[in-house]
Amino acid sequence: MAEPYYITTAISYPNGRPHIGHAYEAIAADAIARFQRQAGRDVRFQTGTDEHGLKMVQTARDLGKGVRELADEMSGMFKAMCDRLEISYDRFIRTTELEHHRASQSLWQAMADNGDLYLSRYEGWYSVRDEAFYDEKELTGEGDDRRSPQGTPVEWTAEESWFFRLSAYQQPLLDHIAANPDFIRPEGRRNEVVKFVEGGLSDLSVSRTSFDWGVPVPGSPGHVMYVWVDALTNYLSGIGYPDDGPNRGFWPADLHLIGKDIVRFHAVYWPAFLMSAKLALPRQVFGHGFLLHRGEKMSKSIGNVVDPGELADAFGVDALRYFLLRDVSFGQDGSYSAEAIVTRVNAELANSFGNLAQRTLSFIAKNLEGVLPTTGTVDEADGMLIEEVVVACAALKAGFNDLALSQAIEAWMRGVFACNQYIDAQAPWALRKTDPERMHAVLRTLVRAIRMLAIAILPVVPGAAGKVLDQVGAEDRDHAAIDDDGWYDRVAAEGFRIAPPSPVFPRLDMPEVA
Ligand code: ME8
Repeated sequence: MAEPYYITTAISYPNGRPHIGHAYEAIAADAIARFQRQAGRDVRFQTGTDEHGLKMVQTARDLGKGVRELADEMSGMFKAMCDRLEISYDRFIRTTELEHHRASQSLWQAMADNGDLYLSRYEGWYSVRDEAFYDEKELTGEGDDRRSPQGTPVEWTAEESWFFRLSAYQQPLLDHIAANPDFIRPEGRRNEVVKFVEGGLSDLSVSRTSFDWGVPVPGSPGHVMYVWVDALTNYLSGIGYPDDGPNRGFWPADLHLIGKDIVRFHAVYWPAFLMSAKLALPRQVFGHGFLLHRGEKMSKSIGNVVDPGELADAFGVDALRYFLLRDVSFGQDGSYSAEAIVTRVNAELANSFGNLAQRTLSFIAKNLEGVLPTTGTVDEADGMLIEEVVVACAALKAGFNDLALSQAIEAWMRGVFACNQYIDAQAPWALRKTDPERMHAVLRTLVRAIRMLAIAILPVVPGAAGKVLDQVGAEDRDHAAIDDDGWYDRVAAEGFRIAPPSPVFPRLDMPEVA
């Protein structure tokens, strides 16, 4: 049986349309999920929408809509975004699903059974935008202009509330973080969490009584769960908790991929809830950076919020995916603009990998009637190139395993450059007349190299790399196939012919959308 691998994104608030930050997270998680599938893991990949809470209630009211109507409409848009971007999720969860309510209530009950929930009164600050409670000492500003550390407005809240004994988990959390250095990544985020936990943890208000759009607290009429309690539980409800179904083997999750603004919820509250409910903790929480538009924060008032679907229409899904994963150092903030996308994609995909594949395959189609040559005069340069490509593919794998996605792709690119140097140095077009046997060996080497590089880059550009692999008749696409030295001779012996290829990585023009 393949080893399970469970990866999740955050579930998005469907109080507005999806933006490029949501697309970025989905694409990164998707590339990792595809990579792990290639590595032979039994992958479960979950994403979805986080539909309860005051923010949803207030947005619906402002729009003159019912909150369920808003949730249905916007959740559909998030799902459509995922489909448009070829996100290979196994489960798109909505927290308004009945199953999810049941799971949240079970988790609640488990925490209650452990003696960690008590009824009291909450008086303090709340940010609706962050759906978060803050201590007075965390706030900036004065009077009506008090703001959360995220810069969002806060309001004074006073109501009866259930509390979770978070204070009891200070030491267990610090111990867990110390014993599991990879639990919170990147390192800067881990340091922030440690500092926060060392500063002391107050018990957490985990129910609300002033509105009813949420999961009802079991046995406590008038209380709905604080939205983050049910939101975090999605990671369990999506695999069948509390029942012991076939998917429960995916717990604990291998990776919760989230943005840097919600690390505290995932690396403090969530593990504390799980410890209380006597469930295993996820292996890793990775807080990626924020995507900025030309270095500026995206905001509706600046008018620079771009629909990811429009970007995909303008540049192509593969180009957008490649740019985001290659250009942004994973874990850090990144910036995007039309110019940056076009420049990066043209330099690396169209002019380098695309051109390599196009030149080689159309040469074979044109000059050898598509037949893969099986003979040829081998030169030591051939073995050296294959070795460079093997090293590049291995470096891509190592980078992906370490979630150093941008470096992984950069290493892959070195393999592409090596091929382009080889093709220029060997000049098969000149050999056609002078030394056809040598030309055969060169083409053979190139087809083998192109196939390996295409398999390696599949998680990043699944559409285009898949087409290259179709063009050379490569069916097996997992990591084991990269190391399969006998592949070429087998497809050649089967009489596979290369049809005149159409370019799969088109050159981009500077488009109108910026
Ligand atoms: O936080 N760049 O939902 P959300 C990169 N419902 N990532 C960004 C981003 C940006 N500009 N803006 C947001 C929530 N994100 C909760 C999560 S999980 C149990 C509940 C990321 O719609 C953000 O960090 O505000 C988060 O990981 C995800 O998008 C959804 O954000």
